[in-house]
Amino acid sequence: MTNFEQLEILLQEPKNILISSHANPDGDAVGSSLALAHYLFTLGHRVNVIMPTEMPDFLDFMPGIEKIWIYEKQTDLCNQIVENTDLIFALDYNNFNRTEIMETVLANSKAYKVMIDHHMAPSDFANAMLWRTSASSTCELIYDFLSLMNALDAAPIETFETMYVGILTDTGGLQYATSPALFRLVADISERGVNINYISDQVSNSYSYKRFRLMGYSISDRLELLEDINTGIIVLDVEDHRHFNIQRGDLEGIVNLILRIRDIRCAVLITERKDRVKLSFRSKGNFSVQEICSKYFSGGGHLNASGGQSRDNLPGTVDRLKELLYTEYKAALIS
Ligand SMILES: [Mn+2]
Repeated sequence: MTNFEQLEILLQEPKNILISSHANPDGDAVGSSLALAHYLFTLGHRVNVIMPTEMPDFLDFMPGIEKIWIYEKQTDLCNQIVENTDLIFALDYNNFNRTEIMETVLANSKAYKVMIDHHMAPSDFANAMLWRTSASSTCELIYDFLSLMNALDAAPIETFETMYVGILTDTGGLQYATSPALFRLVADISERGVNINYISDQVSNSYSYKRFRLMGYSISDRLELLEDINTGIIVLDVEDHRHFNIQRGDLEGIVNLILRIRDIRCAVLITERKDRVKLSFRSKGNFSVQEICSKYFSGGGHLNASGGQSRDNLPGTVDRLKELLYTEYKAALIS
């Protein structure tokens, strides 16, 4: 970690600390934020956690989630917190533009900034930085941070419980992005008393009936398989959003379903929003969807999981993507 000693000294006296994460927070964003908050609180710091937008409701079981502020709903109060903060932790993102409506207020803050993240291509706003793309999740990096702080024995159980949520959601339930170190971590937090089965159950078996039906519809009515290039695309338009009353979190996991088909290398979910079209990519092996997103869809993320957006309309975006895949990426997709 860069500038760890400096940060360690700062944390020796009680501070006003703000923990922030990206817009449309997922299990890793919320998990890493709560894991760190539970630990810093025990050191005597004043800790506030702010998410730019609302969190998916399957995370409601997490200890401490009721204390998280939502910037879009409590803007004035959140602005005051940012103004009075000594330290800002940026978790699970590496560019303030990922916080969307919080971008300006965070970028303008004079507070000491700490980035803990595992996404590719970080920007350089941080005073201290723990960044590793080989980490499964930011939650795994929180464990590394505790280890650097010599705090694994001092951290409360809630730190490890919330940490495990992000590990599960960012690895598809320990299916991908894993490593021997990650399995040692899981064994360790299990020994420390984390109820692994309970958390897995809360995270995996939490669909609303509506979301379950949306999954079925996406597969049966909205999936186009381009078998000659090992690609599957699901397209949802504004009418689908209206009909299923799609809310934050309802689309989580839909793109991953496509990878369940044998031989599929690239999976894409394209959704039409009010002002733009969003694309969510997953891939297998060394096929980089991060490259496609950063080059053509003003986004990025990880080698095998990335997101982006398009200002074209929905059919225009779908056509452009297909053309790209057939012209630029066919060889890589069938190799
Ligand atoms: Mn993550």
